[in-house]
Amino acid sequence: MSFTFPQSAEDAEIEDIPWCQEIPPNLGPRAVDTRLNVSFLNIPLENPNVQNGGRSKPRICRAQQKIAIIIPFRNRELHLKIWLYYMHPFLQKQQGDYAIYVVEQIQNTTFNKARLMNVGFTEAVKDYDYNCFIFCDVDIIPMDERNLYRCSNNPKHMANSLDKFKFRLFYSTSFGGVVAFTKEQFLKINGFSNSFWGWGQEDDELYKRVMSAGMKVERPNQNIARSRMIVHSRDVGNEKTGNRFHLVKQTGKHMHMDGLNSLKYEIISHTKHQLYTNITVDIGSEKKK
Ligand code: UDH
Ligand code: MN
Repeated sequence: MSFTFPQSAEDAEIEDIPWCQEIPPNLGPRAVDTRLNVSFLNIPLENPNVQNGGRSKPRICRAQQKIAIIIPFRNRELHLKIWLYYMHPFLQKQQGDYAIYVVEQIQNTTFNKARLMNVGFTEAVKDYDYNCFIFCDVDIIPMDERNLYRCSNNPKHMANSLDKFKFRLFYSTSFGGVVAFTKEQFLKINGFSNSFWGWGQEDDELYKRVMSAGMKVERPNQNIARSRMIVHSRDVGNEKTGNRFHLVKQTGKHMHMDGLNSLKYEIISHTKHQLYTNITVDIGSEKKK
């Protein structure tokens, strides 16, 4: 695959531009209307610097972080459109060097979001030397550009102030919706568990992995992290996972056997669209006992 980004540190040195500032300039709150009638066609016109595959990088400075945004996906076209409409301008304003990966489960059987996240990570690292991975639900849109979609010294939880929960942290250990890991942090916890078929608690399990690995969770200020979640009902095929609480309890024992190192999948297609890269994947189906 060919990218216009520098492929190594040496290449980057050749580019005669300064490093980007740690806090990009002119960031602030913005209005987000999740019922907006967005046209797919207008988004590229409004984001001329986004390249095929949904990649962009700042023109005036060199970004420290190379970010892969990973979205687990199935049958949420409307949400994806709204997400792209709001997020390309947001990520560019934050001077991100980033690309968007929409990882789509081909099976219409039970959804497995965590497995899709692991596939996104495993495939993205083959494309480019990303050093930051942000795992995003397709229906969460930040309302303040100061909520930096970046990695930090510890794994970071950016969806800690959702309108759905009256802009409060849902519970003290919540760790879902939008989370950022450096490559090292994600490898250290062996990624997500592959065992969560259906909805719920894969994020609690992830939190336990982070704790077991001796890391902490960072969160932005509650006011800056204000985000909207598109109102929706539960998807067919994503019913609550029956054994989810039991699985969370098993984390300590299982995390080094269940995750990136035990992931099995088959890529059906890897396609660069104008605003994102779609990876359609066969992740298998739940084995019923
Ligand atoms: N997702 C899909 N397709 C699906 C299921 C999930 O793309 O069929 C992805 C999508 O990125 C979504 C994420 O997985 O944002 C998380 O799933 P979710 O949005 O269903 O989870 P959430 O916790 O919702 O938001 C739970 C549904 C409960 C709705 C109850 C209404 N009262
Ligand atoms: Mn949701």
